[in-house]
Amino acid sequence: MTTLNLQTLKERLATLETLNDDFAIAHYLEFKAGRDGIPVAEINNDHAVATISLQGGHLMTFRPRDHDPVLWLSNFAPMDKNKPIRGGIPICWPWFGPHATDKKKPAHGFARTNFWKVIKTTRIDNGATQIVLELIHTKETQTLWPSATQLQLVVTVGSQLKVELLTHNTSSEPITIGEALHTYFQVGDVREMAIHGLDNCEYIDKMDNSLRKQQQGAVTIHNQTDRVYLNTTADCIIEDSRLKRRLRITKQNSQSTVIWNPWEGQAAQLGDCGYQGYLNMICVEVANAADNLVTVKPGERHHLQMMVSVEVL
Ligand code: TA6
Repeated sequence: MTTLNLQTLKERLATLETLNDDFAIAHYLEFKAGRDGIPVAEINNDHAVATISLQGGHLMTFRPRDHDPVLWLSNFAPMDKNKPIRGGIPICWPWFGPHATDKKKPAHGFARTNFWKVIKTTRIDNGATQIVLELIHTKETQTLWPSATQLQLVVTVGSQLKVELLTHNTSSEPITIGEALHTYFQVGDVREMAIHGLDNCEYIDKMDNSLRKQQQGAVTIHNQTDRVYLNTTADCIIEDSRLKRRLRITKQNSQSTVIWNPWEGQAAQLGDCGYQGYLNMICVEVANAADNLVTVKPGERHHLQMMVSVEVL
């Protein structure tokens, strides 16, 4: 853990007190100090438990009652706190992957490595808990992205998980974004699972010179896999025979689905997946990427949505 100076820690803890005064929901939602003292919202209701870091607006964990965790999270906390947490749901925005023209800009944009503020917290009638966060723009983010753009995240934690990413173009010019909810799903053994829903879809195979191919049947993983499926609005189902469950991923306003597993070699290069962590994760990412970038007109909003539910086999 990097040592924070006492003043920073005191500021962060003061923030914690303010956050809990303004946004805690007794018995259901509380803010605690996470990595480097960064506030984390802990949600614990009748349906599920979840944690969300204000660094990156990063949903780190989600576990419905009576089920195994739905999200995979590395137990390696990167030493550099500007590096995104490995696992959970990193937010890729306002571009996906390397920047189109300037490789010095951060991969997957800057939303996942900057701070978010709390806008609202709500206990919903059905017993779910909802939190709304907003990306805090800084000189650095405005240099990377000069267009006035508001980005909000709405997370609703119930027996299902709902994640919404709202881009509001508050500038006077159209903006074009790439984006992804880069979700790391927990699986019993990635070699014993299959992803249904992408049959016949065209995809870009980043492991084969970005050749465009067509999916035949279910997606299975037996080595490093990195694919952007295009022009698909379909639900995906992760059939996990080891954990004896299905994870159903439903989406709105998303035309791309990204499938990624680093396998042994890339996991070793990344260095933050833990020992054989790659065997227990599969990224199925609700996205708009490659051919499917989104243009938002001045004053308009784009509303990316993902719903995740667990079904016992
Ligand atoms: O979504 C797949 C991908 O774009 C892969 O190419 C790999 O880079 C992965 O994201 C992880 O990226 P990160 O920057 O989080 O290490």
